[in-house]
Amino acid sequence: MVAANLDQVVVVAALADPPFRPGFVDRVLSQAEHAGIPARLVLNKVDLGEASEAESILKDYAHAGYPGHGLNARSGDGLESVRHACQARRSLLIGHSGVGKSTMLNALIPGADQLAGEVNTKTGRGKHTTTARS
Ligand SMILES: Nc1nc2c(ncn2[C@@H]2O[C@H](COP(=O)(O)OP(=O)(O)OP(=O)(O)O)[C@@H](O)[C@H]2O)c(=O)[nH]1
Ligand SMILES: [Mg+2]
Repeated sequence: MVAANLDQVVVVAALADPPFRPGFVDRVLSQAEHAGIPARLVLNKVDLGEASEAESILKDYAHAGYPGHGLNARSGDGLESVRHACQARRSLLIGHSGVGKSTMLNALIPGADQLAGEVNTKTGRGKHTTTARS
């Protein structure tokens, strides 16, 4: 992970579709820690699970020192908190395909014009819709 000019790492995960995988999130957080970059968790697609589930996950990470945000990137619910956390901070967004990174980015920055695609219905995974970076 390249620390140069980076203010924070924003790990984006989904509560469901694709299912939440702590292993991936934890690996990214430990890499950010190792690189000396602050990190936070965005738990997207909170509409696809129980509120208590999302709260329990976010609470665990908060206890470990990582601020978290529950988000529904489609409806915009929770977006203001993410916007505030990313305001004037150069942020690296990282997360599995299909978790909603492009949807979130489009909601934060209208016209960012990232490609947002469907989650593959056969595998339940994303399709690696976005292959560009900026
Ligand atoms: N139900 C629900 N669906 C969402 C939410 N956010 C995004 N989606 C949907 O999830 C699918 C994948 O979203 P993308 O934004 O393309 O995901 P991505 O992380 O950019 O995926 P890649 O570009 O493949 O890495 C799309 O069909 C979105 O509409 C959400 O909060 N709730
Ligand atoms: Mg994308």
